[in-house]
Amino acid sequence: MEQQQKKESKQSEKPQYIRAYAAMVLSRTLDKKIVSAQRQGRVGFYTPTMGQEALQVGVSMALEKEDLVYGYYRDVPMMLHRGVPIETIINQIMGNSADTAKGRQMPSHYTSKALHFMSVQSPVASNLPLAAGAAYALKYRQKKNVVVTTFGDGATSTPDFHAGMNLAAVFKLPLVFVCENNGWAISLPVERQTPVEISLKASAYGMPGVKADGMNFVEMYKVARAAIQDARAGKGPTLIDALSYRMGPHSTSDDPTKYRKDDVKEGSEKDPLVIGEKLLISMDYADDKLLEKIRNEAVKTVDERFDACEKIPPPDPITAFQDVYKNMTWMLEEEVKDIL
Ligand SMILES: Cc1ncc(C[n+]2csc(CCOP(=O)(O)OP(=O)(O)O)c2C)c(N)n1
Ligand SMILES: [Mg+2]
Repeated sequence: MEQQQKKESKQSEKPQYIRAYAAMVLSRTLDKKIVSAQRQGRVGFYTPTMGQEALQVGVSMALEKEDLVYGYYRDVPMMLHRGVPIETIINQIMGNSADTAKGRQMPSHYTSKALHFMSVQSPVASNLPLAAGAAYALKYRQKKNVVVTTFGDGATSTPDFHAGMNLAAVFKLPLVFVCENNGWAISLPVERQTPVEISLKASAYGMPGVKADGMNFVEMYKVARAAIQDARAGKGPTLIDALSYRMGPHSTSDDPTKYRKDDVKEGSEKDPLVIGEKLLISMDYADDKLLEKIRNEAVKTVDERFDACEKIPPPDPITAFQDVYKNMTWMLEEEVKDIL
């Protein structure tokens, strides 16, 4: 009986784990494609996400479809795992006419209304108080959904971190704080940003703070699942300190060789994708052939979709004047006449 149950749980877990790995691979492949396209002058700017795939996918695995994410500029793996079409990301980076925001946002400032991924904002940690507000609304309306908000280690040194954490704790909100602790805030290492371990900051607000190995998607899934279950059950917020590493530059405008050695090399034992592959093989969920097939499919998908998105024309200039007022003001009308 027990063995039967174990077998059944393995059967349901296997596709979920394979899907998680596939999302990590797709994100990594896209990351490299965009960085190389930026170097060729085909893309203006991008914030790579290499090294943070496992932690994000682990969190996403624990979420329900209707849950809300107040993420930040590095959350491509989470978006892809949640089912956001890859074109949504590429069109946003390119700011073309198919972009949801019509090219008005800086690249890497994604949004997906359909999959409840709120629009990314530039000011570090400004998503945290908004996430608390959304969680307050869910609680007030007695909904069973939760909010997850993600941010970097540097974000924990800002006033908005305090505002979000305090609000969530006081009102016992259904909110999980996920610190994507990649060790760096641009060129500043975490130990120079903040003198305590990030998980300890939770105790100042009277909420649990847990550390998780963010390079291991299965561990991350389990830690996130527990925190999300607590939030859904009305037990209040948790802070997760997801230890990872920013394997690439801060952005395509940054040169990390000026201030650090790259400690986690792609394809090395520390790479979260390599760790994920070993986990899948040890659980007997995948073999080298399947992993190879997933990698090849990712390359094909990324190449095809990237090329197709690149052919999409830029937004019509008139769109720069739209969507602010229902009816354009006379001043805007005059400006349109002058410019277009
Ligand atoms: C309030 C604010 N201050 C400074 C910046 C400039 N800035 C953009 S990203 C960044 C570093 C953030 O580091 P961290 O929170 O660790 O996230 P990571 O980029 O490492 O994922 C800084 C200082 C900003 N966007 N907003
Ligand atoms: Mg950081």
